[in-house]
Amino acid sequence: MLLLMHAYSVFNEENPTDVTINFFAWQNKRMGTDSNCLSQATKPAVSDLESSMLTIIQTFHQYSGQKCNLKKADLKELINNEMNNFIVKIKENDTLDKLFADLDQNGDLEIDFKEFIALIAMVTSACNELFVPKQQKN
Ligand SMILES: [Ca+2]
Repeated sequence: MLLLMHAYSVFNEENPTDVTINFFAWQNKRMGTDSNCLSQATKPAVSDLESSMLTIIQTFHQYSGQKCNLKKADLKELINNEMNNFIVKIKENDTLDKLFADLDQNGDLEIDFKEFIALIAMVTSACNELFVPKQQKN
């Protein structure tokens, strides 16, 4: 429950806690945007899972830039550059169009972070199938 409260405050930026402050300081440091006060913050001891979560966020923003949304070309570049071991490179426009339409739940012709994380969840779930022994599958 405490973790969920921290996660909620990170995403809503309401009542930030020390954890969220450290999170933003660490993220800014990783993205090379630390300010004087943030550069004084110590790097929190994050787990491998937390580090992976932060990498997902950082990667999204690396490709979305200031607009914080992925256009179709951004999504193609991200998938082809960052996910090519898990997803076959997108070469056909029809493939990109279909994937983009599937992810763009609100139909605004951009992929926001919540729409992007659905792709990460789907691919991660598919990868998990490779790690689950056949007798444990339902
Ligand atoms: Ca959208």
